[in-house]
Amino acid sequence: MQRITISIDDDLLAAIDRFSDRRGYASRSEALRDMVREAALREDIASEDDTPSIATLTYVYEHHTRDLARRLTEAQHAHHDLSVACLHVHVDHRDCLEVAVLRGGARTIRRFADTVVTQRGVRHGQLQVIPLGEAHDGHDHPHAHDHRHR
Ligand code: NI
Repeated sequence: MQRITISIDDDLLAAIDRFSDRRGYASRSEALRDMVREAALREDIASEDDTPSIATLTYVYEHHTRDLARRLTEAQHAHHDLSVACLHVHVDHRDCLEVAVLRGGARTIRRFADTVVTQRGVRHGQLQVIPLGEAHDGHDHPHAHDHRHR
């Protein structure tokens, strides 16, 4: 076992402690190890294949953070093949919320999402990948389905 040092803000640490108390972990380290283990497992499952998928990537960012808005826009332009639509909401003086709809291979989408949510100043990054399955692959989608909601 190795010992590491991480920097974490007070709010997040308080959240970890609440989580730890609620589940009854013996220590903060034990709680964190389980959280990380869970995330790592989810990551492995999600990155296994490049199944055609559609996805939403939601995140909040501080638009005053140096160059961040420009870098995020540039990242989306660099992956315009993945980008279907992007909704931008000015939440308050500091924060913007964006919801990007992405379409492409699951692994490709995940890699792109990682480059966005790991930027300094980006918070609450959440990716929801919906696999479409082989039948929906390609560009010859006939659009013959009706739009009844059942
Ligand atoms: Ni904004």
